[in-house]
Amino acid sequence: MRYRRADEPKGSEITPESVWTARRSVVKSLLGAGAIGAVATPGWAAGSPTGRILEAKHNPAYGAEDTPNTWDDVTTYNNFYEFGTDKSDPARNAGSLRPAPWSVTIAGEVQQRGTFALEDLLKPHPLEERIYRLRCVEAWSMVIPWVGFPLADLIKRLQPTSKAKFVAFTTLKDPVQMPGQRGGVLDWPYVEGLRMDEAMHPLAFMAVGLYGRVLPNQSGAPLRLVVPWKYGFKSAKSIVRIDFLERPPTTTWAASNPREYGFFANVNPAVDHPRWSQKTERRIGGGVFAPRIQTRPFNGYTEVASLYSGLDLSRWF
Ligand SMILES: Nc1nc2c(c(=O)[nH]1)N[C@H]1C(S)=C(S)[C@@H](COP(=O)(O)O)O[C@H]1N2
Ligand SMILES: [Mo]
Repeated sequence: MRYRRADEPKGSEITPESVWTARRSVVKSLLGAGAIGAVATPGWAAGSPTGRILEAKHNPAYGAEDTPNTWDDVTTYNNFYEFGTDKSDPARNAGSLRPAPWSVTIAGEVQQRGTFALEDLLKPHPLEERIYRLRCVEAWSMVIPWVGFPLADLIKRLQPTSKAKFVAFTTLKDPVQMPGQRGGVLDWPYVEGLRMDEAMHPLAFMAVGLYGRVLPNQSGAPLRLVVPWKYGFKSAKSIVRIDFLERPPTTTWAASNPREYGFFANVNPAVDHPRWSQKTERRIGGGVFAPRIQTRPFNGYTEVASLYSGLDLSRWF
């Protein structure tokens, strides 16, 4: 297949609405099917999800056993330094981001190079919902019903060359839309990366929504990465560029503090962060008296372990 570049005229058959318009919400279909009956108690999505409804089917193979966090938890406790460094800053400040129209540049060791309108990149990919745990270095965690598609599906369609060994994801750089970029907390733009085999793993996910709605700005609208076995900082938000590379990219957190943040960033209770233990985590929303939960290797997604056989994970953290 071939993607239409962003600078080519739109065909009349291309209607973004056909991608986005929903016949029913994911949450409703879930409740109807009883797929998450155990957690479908009134109020688990409290705070009324807002935003355009997405048509997507729940994928029961990826339904975390834990109760999802509420919409309010997921959308008001964020890390998105482009909008401020407090967890509550992105919800307050991300209104200046304009997630549409949006285009994504594909570059490097790949056949389908160019700048593509987002709706054209998304169009061939059916949307599904997956409930994933997210575990951050700062030892908090959440359970989030994402809507999107496997990163591997996109990569296959883009046709990387045999030289492509890494994939890098770059966030928008625009200090007008992203006021946090007027300061020097990090080197902008934000860049994250995966080894090609990690990127091709069926768990690696491109999210365009949560709770059956388009991503709110603070969650990384309109396109963000979700890598559930790695610490939260691997999930680049508001992606404008994907590079296929022979060499590992310099990623933002590893560049800013290599002692504290490595390239791999696999969730690992056995490797302490230099300033705190990584053995336990606190589930957001449980209140101050919530018991600390044991952090699991690879955040519980042990099916990825074979990607790292022979690698010393305390050295390659
Ligand atoms: N562009 C960008 N992406 C980012 C960040 C950021 O500051 N800027 N923070 C990362 C970190 S540290 C985490 S924990 C997750 C948080 O995602 P969430 O707000 O959806 O929970 O986003 C990651 N992606
Ligand atoms: Mo994080």
